[in-house]
Amino acid sequence: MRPDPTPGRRAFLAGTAAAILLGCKADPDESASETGTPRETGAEPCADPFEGGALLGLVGFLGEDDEGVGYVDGVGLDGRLAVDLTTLDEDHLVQNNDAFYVRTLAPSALEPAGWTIPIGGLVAEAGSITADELAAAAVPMGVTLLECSGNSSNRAFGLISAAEWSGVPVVDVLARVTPLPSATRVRIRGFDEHPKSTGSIAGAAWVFTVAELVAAGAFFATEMNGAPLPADHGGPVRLVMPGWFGCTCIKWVDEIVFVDDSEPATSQMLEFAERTHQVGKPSLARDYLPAKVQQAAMPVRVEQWEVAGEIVYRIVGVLWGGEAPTDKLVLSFNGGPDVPVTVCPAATTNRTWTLWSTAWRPEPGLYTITCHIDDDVPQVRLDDGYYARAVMIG
Ligand SMILES: Nc1nc2c(c(=O)[nH]1)N[C@H]1C(S)=C(S)[C@@H](COP(=O)(O)O)O[C@H]1N2
Ligand SMILES: [Mo]
Repeated sequence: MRPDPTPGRRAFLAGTAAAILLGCKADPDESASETGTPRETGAEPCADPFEGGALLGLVGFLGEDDEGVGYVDGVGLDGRLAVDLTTLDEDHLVQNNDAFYVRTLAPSALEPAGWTIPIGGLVAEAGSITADELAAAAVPMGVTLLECSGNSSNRAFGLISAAEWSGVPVVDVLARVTPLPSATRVRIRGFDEHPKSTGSIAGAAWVFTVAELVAAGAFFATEMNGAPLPADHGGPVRLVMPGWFGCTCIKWVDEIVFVDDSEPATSQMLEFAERTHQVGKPSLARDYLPAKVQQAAMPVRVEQWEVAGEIVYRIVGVLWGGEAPTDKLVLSFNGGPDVPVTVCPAATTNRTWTLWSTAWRPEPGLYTITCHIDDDVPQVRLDDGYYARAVMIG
């Protein structure tokens, strides 16, 4: 899935930004964070090969669309907002509530007043919990990243964001009822009545084992970045599955049902089977692999600098997904040899993304940049070149 190397509107805009920035000498005092002045890692500060240099501008990525990048495109089920990843830096790794990516805007028929979630199915006695009860019991859950499994070059890979959430562990909510011995799984559904859609299928529900919910640290979120969860992000109540793709993070949760091993896959599971790397389109929920985000990495920005009279490029990117922090990032240019990148400060968590950058001195030409983790970790998307990005130098 290499991007088609035709300049898109995004590349044109980046060119404009480059023209505006051209010749603006970075002030060594004022631009400390922008120029990546050594950051404390505890013992050793990170080396900064751009110290004293001047940022000339950005080189745009080729063959990508900027549809919905930084603005809401479409309505309801077709409402999308993709994050402008070129703005990521050490101080901007958490998105504000109105800048966090959107995959589906709140349905117009949503009625949050008196929101009550029934808990039933294969249980001794049905129960329920209200959004107010959840909000009152919410505790901080830390910064957690979500990525849409359909995140792609169509929206400049911007269907990915991190926020600081508060909520209630799903297991605490499930404990309100006594499941029958036959209950092996839980189906969590969200309100999803939209008037019309041009492409997406309405109806949002995913089936999990209790063990998956426990292992992921699943929670029902009621707050995002210290504010009540906005309707467009699933308010009053959404599921967050840390480490799993966004399509499992059901918004406007309106039903929790204990089910058994014969439970069919939901329409949402079928719709997202390919994007979550399932084997075919299993018709039973039990045949789905956990829809986890495997280790991934991509460049988010290529900067052009002048350092001591020399033109040098700086590739800035992110690492995310996976199960354990890695320091084995390598880049490849046009499929050439691996070029190791020192991630500094080192990645300390897989719950959210980690920024990295590296100096690059290319000859003029067209380059496709791919990332890989030089370690034995699953990385199906990196193996497929899914997050490859192309730039024209010179
Ligand atoms: N009820 C409901 N929940 C949903 C969806 C939806 O369409 N309806 N979309 C899912 C998908 S595909 C993603 S990627 C995430 C996006 O969450 P966000 O819009 O808050 O970023 O919500 C998930 N939860
Ligand atoms: Mo998604």
